[in-house]
Amino acid sequence: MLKKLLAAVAGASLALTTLTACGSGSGSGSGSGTITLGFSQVGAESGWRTANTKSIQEAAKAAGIDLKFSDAQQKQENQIAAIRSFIKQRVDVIAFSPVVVTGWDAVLKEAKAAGIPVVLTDRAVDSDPSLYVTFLGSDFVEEGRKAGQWLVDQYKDTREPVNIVQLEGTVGAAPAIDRKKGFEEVIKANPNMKVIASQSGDFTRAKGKEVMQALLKAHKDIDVLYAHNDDMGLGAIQAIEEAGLKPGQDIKIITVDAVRDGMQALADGRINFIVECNPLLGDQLMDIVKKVHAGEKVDRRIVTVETVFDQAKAREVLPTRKY
Ligand code: GYE
Repeated sequence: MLKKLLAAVAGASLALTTLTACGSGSGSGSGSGTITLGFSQVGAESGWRTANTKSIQEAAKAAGIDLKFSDAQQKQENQIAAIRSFIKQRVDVIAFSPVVVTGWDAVLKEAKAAGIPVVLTDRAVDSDPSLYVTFLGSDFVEEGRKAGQWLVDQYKDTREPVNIVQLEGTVGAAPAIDRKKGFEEVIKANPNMKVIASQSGDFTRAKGKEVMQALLKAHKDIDVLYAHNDDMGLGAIQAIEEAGLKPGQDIKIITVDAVRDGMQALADGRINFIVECNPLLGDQLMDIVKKVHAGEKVDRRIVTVETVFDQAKAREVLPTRKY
């Protein structure tokens, strides 16, 4: 009864907003009481990103939020242009996944001056935290630590040298910086473990393959590959197989993400360990957007909950994996 009454009141006030919003100049470009969200995505570089984009688009639809989606193709200048265009359109909230950590101060100040709240999702920036409302995403240092810890446990009974090559993510991106940091922090206690080469594969399969081909030519004694995401690991697997070696056996492989193709390779024995990074941030993001729009307080940092997978666990969960 009460619910019905409240719904009727809400309906009436919505209709009123529709009538009065035109020309009010504040907030929503659609002018109907619907929240307008401008979202600048990094690109479409990986399986993780595809799942993340889908999650955001579906969640916006389900939440009745008008999403203006822009793909930056891994270029910071495209993201800055998209954010400026969102400011010009006077969207209600801006959210973005910053491709790199640095260089955001100016555009964030412009959003603040326009009175448009900004929510960071997935990746972090080094700007003053007062320039954005919150940051929703993983703890990438912790992910790197989990990768390093698995390796330390695997080789705990050996004193022999363990030669590691690392495929880093996009240069200057938070997950690349932090996954390297966490990993190296954990393995440095073992003097026999050495990162003999570390190069960026830009989070893509093609680059992962290309860089691994070069690394295999330069180093005949690689024991372990640590790739900052599944896609680079999958590209590297092709290079390893083409070089006549067995991925997962001749070279042990650790990756991050746990998207379907990565999990399949893990279940098949071609990857040894995957640290999960959850791309399904859409629903949480829409909740935050609604709260921020309503002037409610939100936590300044929201960390996603994640796990790790070995080969047996991958076989177990693969049939019900969503992405
Ligand atoms: O791990 C990688 C993607 O920022 C967490 O970006 C994200 C990373 C993810 O390209 O696959």
